[in-house]
Amino acid sequence: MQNTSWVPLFPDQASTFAWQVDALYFYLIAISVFFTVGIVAAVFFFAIKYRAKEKYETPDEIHGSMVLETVWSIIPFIISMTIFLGGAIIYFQQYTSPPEGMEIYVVGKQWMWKIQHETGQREINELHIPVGTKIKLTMTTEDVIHDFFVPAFRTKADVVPGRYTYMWFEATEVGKFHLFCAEYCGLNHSGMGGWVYVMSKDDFEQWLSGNTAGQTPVEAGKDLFQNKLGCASCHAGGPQQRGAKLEGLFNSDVKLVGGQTVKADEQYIRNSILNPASQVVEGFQPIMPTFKGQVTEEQLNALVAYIKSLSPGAAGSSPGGAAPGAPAMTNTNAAAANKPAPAKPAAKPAANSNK
Ligand code: HEC
Ligand SMILES: [Cu+2]
Repeated sequence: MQNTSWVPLFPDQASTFAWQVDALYFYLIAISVFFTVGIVAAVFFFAIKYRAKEKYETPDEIHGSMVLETVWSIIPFIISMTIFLGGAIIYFQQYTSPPEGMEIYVVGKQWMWKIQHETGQREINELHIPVGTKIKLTMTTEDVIHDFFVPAFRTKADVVPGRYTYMWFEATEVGKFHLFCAEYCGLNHSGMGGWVYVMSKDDFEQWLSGNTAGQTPVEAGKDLFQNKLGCASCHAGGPQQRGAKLEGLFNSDVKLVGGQTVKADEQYIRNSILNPASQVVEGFQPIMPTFKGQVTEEQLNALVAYIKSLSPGAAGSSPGGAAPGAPAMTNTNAAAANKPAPAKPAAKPAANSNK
């Protein structure tokens, strides 16, 4: 939707937190205006009131005032705390992804945005989303740092090579909104933009079905895992497998050789594929070869999506992401059944028995 105000000072407010960001911004402006006017007025007032009325006049001595000092310390303290709190609340809301968001993968590349939906549809420099739905972007880049910026949603996040960054938003308005790269990334940086199309839920469903989906990320990941990259030769499941158990891995705590415990998030899975020797799971030999240079960012996304789909219960593993026709690994894990259950009786089935 194009901005309809006469002087388009601000982009549309089209996400749930757009008004909050604007409110904080106007609050800051109001405070600045208030103090600017107040200070300038005081300068003039005192300049006139206390001007030297005769030459070589000596002013009265001043011995300070507790009341004045206390007041002008406490009021600014309260004001700055309201700014801090407002900023912190909005920040935490924006950068804590809701677990139930619709997941979309974004790969930045000089100079385009490559986007894939969890149902398989791909787009470039365009992002179609349904209105009133929480959208979670998992982002990375093939080359330099980019920055995903949708002004109408009042949110942006750096997209950094070698790791995942996240962003979420919920659009409140049907329309077409600008998408930018907000980090100078080379010659055609200014052209690295596009549009976010916010559609009604029905229109979005129609859009999805009207676009050939190809493989979903989960299916593509499964294909890579079982056929193209041969991961399954070590991670086939069952007690005989040489690799660590991947079912239930996502969002679990992994014990590493050396005693460290880490959380198996997307970043951990990604690192396990690219630098397996850097984080070896306790009880295993570092025999897994690195796949660095053999997989593209999009293939990595697919592998991560597939491995996440093996943990259907874990928060953030987006059950909707395991699209129909992408069953989790077929082999029931015998190792899990053989091993005595861990001490905690209420251990979720997701707990990794190899640890
Ligand atoms: C030669 C056998 C072998 C191959 C091939 C192999 N892995 Fe592994 N993998 C292992 C072993 C052994 C471990 C445990 C030791 C470690 O962390 O390096 C492991 C660990 C992992 C982990 C961490 C598991 C955990 O419980 O924390 C992930 C994720 C993983 N592999 C994914 C993959 C993917 C994806 C592929 C294919 C691209 C693959 N592996 C190919 C042997 C293999
Ligand atoms: Cu860029």
